[in-house]
Amino acid sequence: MKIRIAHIIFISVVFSLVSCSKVEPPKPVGPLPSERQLAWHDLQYYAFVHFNMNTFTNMEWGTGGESPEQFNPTELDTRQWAKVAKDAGMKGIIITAKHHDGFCLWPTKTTEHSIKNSPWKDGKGDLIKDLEEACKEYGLKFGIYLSPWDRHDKDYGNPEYVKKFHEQLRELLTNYGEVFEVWFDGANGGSGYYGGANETRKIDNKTYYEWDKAEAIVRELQPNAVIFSDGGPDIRWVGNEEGWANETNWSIMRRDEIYPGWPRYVELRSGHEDGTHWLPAEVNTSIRPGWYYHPGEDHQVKKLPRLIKTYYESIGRNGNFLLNLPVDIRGLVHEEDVKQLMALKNQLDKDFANELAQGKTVTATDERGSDLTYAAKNVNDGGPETYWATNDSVTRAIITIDLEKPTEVNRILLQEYIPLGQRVKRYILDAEIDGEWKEIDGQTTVGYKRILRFETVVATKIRVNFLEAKGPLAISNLELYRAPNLLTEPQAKRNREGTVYLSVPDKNVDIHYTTDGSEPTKQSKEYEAPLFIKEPTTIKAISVNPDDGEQTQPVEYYFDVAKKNWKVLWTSSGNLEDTRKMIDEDPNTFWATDEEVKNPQEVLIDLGATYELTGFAYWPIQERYPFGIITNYEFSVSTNNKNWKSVAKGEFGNVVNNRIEQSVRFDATKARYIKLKGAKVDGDDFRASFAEIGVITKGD
Ligand code: FUL
Repeated sequence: MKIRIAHIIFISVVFSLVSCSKVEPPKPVGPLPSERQLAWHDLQYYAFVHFNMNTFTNMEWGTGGESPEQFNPTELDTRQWAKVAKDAGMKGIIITAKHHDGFCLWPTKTTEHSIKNSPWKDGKGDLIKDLEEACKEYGLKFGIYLSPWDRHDKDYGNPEYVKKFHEQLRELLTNYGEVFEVWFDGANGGSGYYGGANETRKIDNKTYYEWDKAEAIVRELQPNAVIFSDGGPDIRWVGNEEGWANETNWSIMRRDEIYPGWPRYVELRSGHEDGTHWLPAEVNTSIRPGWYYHPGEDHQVKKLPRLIKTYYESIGRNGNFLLNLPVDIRGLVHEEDVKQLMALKNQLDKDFANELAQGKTVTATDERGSDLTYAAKNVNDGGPETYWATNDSVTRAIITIDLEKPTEVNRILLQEYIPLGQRVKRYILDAEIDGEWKEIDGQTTVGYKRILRFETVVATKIRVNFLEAKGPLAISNLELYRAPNLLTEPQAKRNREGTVYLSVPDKNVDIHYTTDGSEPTKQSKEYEAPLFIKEPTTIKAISVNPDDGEQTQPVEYYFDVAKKNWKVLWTSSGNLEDTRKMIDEDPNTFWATDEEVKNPQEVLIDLGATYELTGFAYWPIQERYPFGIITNYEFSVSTNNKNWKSVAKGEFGNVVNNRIEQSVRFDATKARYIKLKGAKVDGDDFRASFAEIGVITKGD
């Protein structure tokens, strides 16, 4: 009996020793994120709002010589901005409190160049306060953009200005509640108004602003706020404004090498594998070509295919996504921007609707100390705090999800446990299809979040084969999805020869179309190869998702006679070589006459055959900084290039603000030669630009 009791005591002592011997977590690897950086990572998606003096002067970079009188929104409603951001699934808003032109959206004590001298609310308004309150109401974080460069201030370039800049920072961080991010722009120095001096001033980016003091102010007043600039100290720029990070994206960098305006900015796209500081990337881009609102860009709001691509190339590549909404002259987020934002939200909701790994058995080739704390099953338990880790010496391991039955998959989402650093350097994704393993993708970094998109596979198992890491693995999350096909309306494009291409971004989506004017249905002809269209034709088309039969609204494209035999015979000035660009069926290319010409400019085109014309079309230039847009036209025709008849004269109403195709009808007339004259153009001289010229040959 004694022996038995002793035995039991022995066993229970051993047992309790074993269960107490908690296995240590893996040692941290490299630089680690701070608490404020960790909180920032979780935000993922938030809005930039560029709204300031430039909105009213139709500029991107105001000179600083503007008058506060010019700032005059008619329907300003920051609650609308907040509602839009919230509905779109964003977590906060960062506002351009002061841009390079120096106009302040709050009644600052540091300058008279602010809203207190504007007509808005009779100078009694405080836009920053309004927005802070709207953000609070909608449960959004609130952030501040404060341009260091100030083209208005007379003291810019001297220490006096830096004092003001620091004071502005103090005001913004004292009077407007909790601020989550402070955004310092890298654009610095150059020409400006500077109190009327109108000159160029250069400063030393590294020293002029006394960044150590600016940082101390932020830390003192808003200890939880992250500071953004080209090189941090907390958050880095991603090295482009188009909205993407590199596939390899380290959240660490050799930070001390970087400063605002750093010329090696391309390195910001991938980070440094041997980084010395945690410095994750924020991907900032605008929903329109410009950061500020320009009525002429209403038709250039980025659409769903572009926005979803940006999402996967920012958040899906270990970055946060800062999407700019250029609030318009009324003071509202424009309807078209709202529409596209919501389209993105809907698509994301669909893409991530149904997580397939949840509840499934997970196994790994190695588990740290065989301790449940680090078990493979932690990757699909829904908790970011738990993670799967390998033993100290193990930097290569495979984790497998058993889907139990053949399952369609086309997305994997991976997350590292970043409180212990970023480790993964290389991995392969495999799927078990019909009993055989097949490689689907091979990638490098993971970081806070990595989402891979791949062609839908029907897999019974999915595994990630980690091949290289900086230390033992620490993976907190693995999710699988079957995103539906991206259903968007078909686009049509024709070349000079008359070949028409219909397309959709997702090749799994079908296109059905008609050319006889009837409404397209799923029974209409399916688009399989380019069409050849020489004669005036209307194509009506729909996209159909073959998986569920869902279809888009029909879209309509009209093509008149093909331009194959067209030739520009003469232009009043300019280089004849490039004239093809105005008859190449691509409105994104253009041709322009010489600059500073004194007379109305015109071009003469031979259509190669005689047609009965009933109208013509003009596409204005689509460049970011347009010039030479014809506002008043004269259109003439001839059958022999000798006797000319003017058939239409008039104005393209609102063409500068809305740079879409302009078409003009006239009484049917026979012609082989046409002339388009820019009787008036938008500009100081008669320089005219032409993105595309077309004719209309059919009735109505
Ligand atoms: C740039 C600025 O110069 C642009 O105007 C804009 O504010 C963008 C977000 O950053 O550097």
